[in-house]
Amino acid sequence: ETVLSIDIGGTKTMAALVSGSTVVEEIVVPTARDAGPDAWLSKVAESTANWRNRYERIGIAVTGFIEGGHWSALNPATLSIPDRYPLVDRVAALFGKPTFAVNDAQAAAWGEYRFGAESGDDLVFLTISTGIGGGVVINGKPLLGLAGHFGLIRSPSQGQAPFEDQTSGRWIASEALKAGHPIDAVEVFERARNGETWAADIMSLSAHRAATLCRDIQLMFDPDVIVIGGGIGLAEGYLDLMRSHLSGMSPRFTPRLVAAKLGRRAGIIGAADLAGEGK
Ligand code: BMX
Repeated sequence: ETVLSIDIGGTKTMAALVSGSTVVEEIVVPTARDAGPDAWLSKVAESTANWRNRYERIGIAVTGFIEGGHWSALNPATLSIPDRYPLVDRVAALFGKPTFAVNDAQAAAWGEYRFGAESGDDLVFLTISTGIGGGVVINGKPLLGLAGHFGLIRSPSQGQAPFEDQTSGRWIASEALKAGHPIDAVEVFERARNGETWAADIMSLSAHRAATLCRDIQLMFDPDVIVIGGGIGLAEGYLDLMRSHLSGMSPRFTPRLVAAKLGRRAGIIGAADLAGEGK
């Protein structure tokens, strides 16, 4: 069975025809951040128009919170979405096929559990991206709803700001801007690799915070692995930095970190599988 799978993130949108864990066709377009969900969906419909007869159902993974087929932002700074947007109804009406919707990181956790990471029955996925998202699989079951929204955690020492606002790609870019460099997070990493200390310091602080979060996740779920994904998490050098921040820690608390085997496709592959028959 072939599924049309869509992944709408804070920075980019992917759409793919997926069969099992195989991506048959794929397109990637920027998410027009200010345009809103009707425009994001029309853009996908337009770009995938000639795939129309090739899929039976639709899986859609999105940044944000899914409840009863409705879509809302938890942190509008990651992506601004009207409260309780009727996502499943709109997608089903636009594409004319049965639709299943899920949070992006929850979908990615499922994709890695089914086809990527070698784990037992417990796995946590952590995406470090525009925001910071997470997905939890326990006893072979994906936890849905709010579960895994680690980017929204607040640390008592850091006031009311969500954790992701001090760690994510958006934070990295805003710190760079404060240092006089109006560039995006990926470019901050390039500068760090070229030996610019200000950039290396920002990257290191982000990786340190993400590593500390992983230690806390280990205490909550004791997963076999924590799979790291997202444009920042998968950027060259970031995972090694996270590991180096964990190196002094008691082995009892130290999580096993692995890079997402499915890379940036974990979400579309997971959403397609969840949308499949009998799920
Ligand atoms: C935010 C939240 C999560 C999402 C995560 C990563 C919103 C809009 N999103 O914590 O639902 O999983 O960002 O999102 O509240 P990404 O766009 O960076 O992949």
